Amino acid sequence: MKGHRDESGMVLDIRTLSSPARSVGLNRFTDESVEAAASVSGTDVTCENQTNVEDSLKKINFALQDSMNKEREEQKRQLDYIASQLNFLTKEREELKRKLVDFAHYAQQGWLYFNGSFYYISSITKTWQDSRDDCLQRGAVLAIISNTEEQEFIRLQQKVMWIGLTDRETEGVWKWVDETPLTASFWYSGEPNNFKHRNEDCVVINHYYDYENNWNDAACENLNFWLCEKDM
Ligand code: MAN
Ligand code: CA
Repeated sequence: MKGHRDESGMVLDIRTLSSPARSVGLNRFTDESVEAAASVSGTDVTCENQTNVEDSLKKINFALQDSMNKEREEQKRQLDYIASQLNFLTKEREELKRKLVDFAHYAQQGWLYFNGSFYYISSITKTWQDSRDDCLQRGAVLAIISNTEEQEFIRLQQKVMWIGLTDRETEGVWKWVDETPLTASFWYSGEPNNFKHRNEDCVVINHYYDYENNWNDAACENLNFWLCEKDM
């Protein structure tokens, strides 16, 4: 007898197993079963021997199946992992492509890039509200100044411009157009003063370019240049 037919009908011949498969199967069992399996090729095997051999082959076959199943599971895990990585990288590539297109678009239209945002400086003047609307139409907002670096960058543009800060809702409570409250502020000395009670509810970067602090509250109906900001 050269092989053993198991329940699945598969014929297993120990001599034809590849060496890793053989070691996987054999290593799990005792020397006894190895010897029994090794004697399979003999033609003069007794009945008792034959039963032993068949038992051993069953065990080996079972161990092989088990080992192959585990290997298959591991390969599936690895494949799933690779698939998820591929998915992640594909999304990231799309995201980067989109960013590149946006960057090219804004840069071409003369927007200035600083620290994660694009800025648009108008070449005509409007009221604060019209300026705000213009920014919205450009897919941006009137500039929101969040820190000293940004204030410095904007100040260096040397232009009197509306920014997205107002106390129109509640006098004296300054709010950015995105509803965030004012944290870092850069008022010029003496401002905000709601000068002569002229309803100065909107904020301009004023012409005191030499001063780090150069904001002024002014009447929202005044005509000024304006600054839009688009977060990238
Ligand atoms: C002008 C306006 C006011 C400002 C004063 C400062 O009147 O710009 O908003 O406060 O100057 O003297
Ligand atoms: Ca003022």
